[in-house]
Amino acid sequence: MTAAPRIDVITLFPEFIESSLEVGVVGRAVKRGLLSVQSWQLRDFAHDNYKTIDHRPYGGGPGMVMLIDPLRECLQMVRQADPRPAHVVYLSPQGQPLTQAKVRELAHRPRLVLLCGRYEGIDERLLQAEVDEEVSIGDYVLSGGELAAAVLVDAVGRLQDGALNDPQSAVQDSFENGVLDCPHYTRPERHELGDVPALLASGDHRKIARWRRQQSLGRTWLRRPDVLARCDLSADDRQLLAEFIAEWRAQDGGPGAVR
Ligand code: 4GX
Repeated sequence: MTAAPRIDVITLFPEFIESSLEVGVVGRAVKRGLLSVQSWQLRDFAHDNYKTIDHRPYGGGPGMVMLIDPLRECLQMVRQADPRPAHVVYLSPQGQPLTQAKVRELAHRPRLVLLCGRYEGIDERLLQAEVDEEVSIGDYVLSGGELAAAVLVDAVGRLQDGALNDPQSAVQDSFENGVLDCPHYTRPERHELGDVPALLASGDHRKIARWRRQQSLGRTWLRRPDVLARCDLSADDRQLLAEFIAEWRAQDGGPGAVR
């Protein structure tokens, strides 16, 4: 038996990471031992009685910068806690965007270490010496890296073997196919707010699969043209999408339609 993948999180708010693991699919994966998550209080590695972990930036300006040495000593302890080589990730808006492809790549790593910055960030020299990759969860600014780390732990954690009740659900997710997910319906079939598309209740699984694929392609075309542009569509897919677009133009998108 090989050891479960391990994620260490270095943070000023370990409770934040721990509380996010008390619930849901990933919390259950941790409880089942499919994944191990350990958080570390950076302040425990401060050198003075005031527990200082930051200081004013050289060159002046607002805010504080996190010191090299507490982080470095913490990382040394973290590395020593497990013999497997660690892939160190710093969460920041300057990083490469976190996509499902990146999540899959990180999910294969036996050991991840996540650095959570507060204030204006971390001394660049520590980043250059110790960080393997900088990752951003999106083009907006958080007050610290903890929420971004929790996002990464969640996205990576749910992909671990046995984390999802039905492994098929990971395959059907948005982005796993390179396109957005299709709409979903459940009981009742008829409702004041509308009826379930008849085809879905027909039992014709080939037709249902084609309809879902068409909806996925159509929604990606409508909502995320940037995602669609990066898709390598089969001839079949292009046919389904052309049909969707023709129907959409006929129904909602007539010339001068206001939406
Ligand atoms: N995706 N933040 C990092 C500290 C910081 C400040 C300045 C570098 C420079 C974020 C994101 C994010 C807020 C985490 C600022 N680091 N992290 N923190 N977006 O906004 O990952």
